[in-house]
Amino acid sequence: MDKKALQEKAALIRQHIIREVYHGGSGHPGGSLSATDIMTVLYFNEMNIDGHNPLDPNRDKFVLSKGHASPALYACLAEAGFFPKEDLVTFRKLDSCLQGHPSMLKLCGVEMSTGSLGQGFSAAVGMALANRLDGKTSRVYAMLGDGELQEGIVWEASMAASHYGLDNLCVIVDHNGLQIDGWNCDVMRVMPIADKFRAFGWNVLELDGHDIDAILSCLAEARQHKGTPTVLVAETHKGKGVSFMEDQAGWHGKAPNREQAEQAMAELGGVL
Ligand SMILES: Cc1ncc(C[n+]2csc(CCOP(=O)(O)OP(=O)(O)O)c2C)c(N)n1
Ligand SMILES: [Mg+2]
Repeated sequence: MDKKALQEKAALIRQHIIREVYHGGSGHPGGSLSATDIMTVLYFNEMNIDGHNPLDPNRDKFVLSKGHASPALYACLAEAGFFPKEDLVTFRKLDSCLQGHPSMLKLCGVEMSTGSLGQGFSAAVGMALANRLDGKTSRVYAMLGDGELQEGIVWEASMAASHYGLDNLCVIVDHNGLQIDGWNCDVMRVMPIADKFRAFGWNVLELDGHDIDAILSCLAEARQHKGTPTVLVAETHKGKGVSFMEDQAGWHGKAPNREQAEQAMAELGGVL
């Protein structure tokens, strides 16, 4: 897909996110909207995946380690043909495949059940190692929140990925500056993120996580890089695309009411 098509797809994904969370009556819009541009480029340009052949042994894999951003993941999977888009409104309903946090046992296309912060990243390291042992050239991608970096397991996984020189692994940190209760710098400082990963032996690329060109070129650079894993530290805005949600901790895990959802959809160029 070219840049314009990716921007249009990202707008569609954002509309789905608002619909899901509105109809679900709960969920996490803020961190879904900050991750949207990166996940759109991953799903519709970068990764070798096929919604009609979801178990292809040679597919690339994406692990949403910040599993609470499930509305973004479900929107991408639906748009990529893994399941019907009409099902998106069942988000967070009893017996739906679209649980609040992604379950690989309920939905084909979810590569790892996540929600307990930090664990998805470790699973992705294992997948990348397994690909290498199996002689596969497919790649593994994982997305982490910046608050998630406060989990100790993240740094154990970072150490292991570097030790094994997993250049088939690309991690993206959604650096929106906010976590559940406020700014990272007030809750538990995670900066300087890039220096920390560099100290762990990673190839580090810093970018604007809403700039499609920058995302495309950093992912291409990560693919070319050999010998160490790559992390993209992406500067983003929580709630990106919906004026009253942008940079607001209060929209971390709250559903909009009807009026708010209608305003959000209007700003995103859609209808509820
Ligand atoms: C181990 C664990 N502790 C706490 C939580 C509750 N929780 C869910 S989201 C969140 C904040 C995460 O912040 P961040 O990683 O920055 O996510 P984003 O800003 O991208 O939404 C917390 C504490 C959890 N899911 N897992
Ligand atoms: Mg955050």
